[in-house]
Amino acid sequence: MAPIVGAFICGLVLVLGVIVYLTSRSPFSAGPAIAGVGGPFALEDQDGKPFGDTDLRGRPYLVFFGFTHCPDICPTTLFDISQVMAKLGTDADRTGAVFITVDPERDTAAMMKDYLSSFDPHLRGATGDQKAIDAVEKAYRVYAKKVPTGNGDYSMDHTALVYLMDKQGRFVAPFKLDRKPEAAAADLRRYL
Ligand SMILES: [Cu+2]
Repeated sequence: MAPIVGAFICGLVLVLGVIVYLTSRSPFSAGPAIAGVGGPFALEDQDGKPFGDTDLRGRPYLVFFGFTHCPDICPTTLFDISQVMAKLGTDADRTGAVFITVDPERDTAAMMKDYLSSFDPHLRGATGDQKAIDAVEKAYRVYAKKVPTGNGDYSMDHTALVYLMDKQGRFVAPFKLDRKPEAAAADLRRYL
């Protein structure tokens, strides 16, 4: 239990740290700081098809970084996003949600596909080679680090922020999931 609680607290600290970082860079104008988050990416989806930011143009979308072996934060977040998608009803087809792996070594397209079958079908997985993942992590200012857990096994420490991107693919704000799914869905609907 203790390591899981530790990992959770660590994740929480990372979330708060990133929010502080994202909101503190430019105290008098949120514009430039926000404009610096996100950017083009060229990865592949859970079917192994090319998948990039341009595939999401024209619809607001959520971006979340994580890994399929994550014990708590990733499944919880993906479950929350799934609930938001469900509350959106048919409007969900006009939005997007992307789960980008920070662990491409283990998270192959097939692995992502299997993992995402437990969540809302609007969630698309994105993986790629380490270089492509490094680039997208840098664009989103995501922190991700391998943590050995013994026996040659490892976990990943990572930023657990959900990014709300608008129709033009510009970062709007961190998307809050600690509220009723109806409220989160209504918030996302405002960007349709
Ligand atoms: Cu995680």
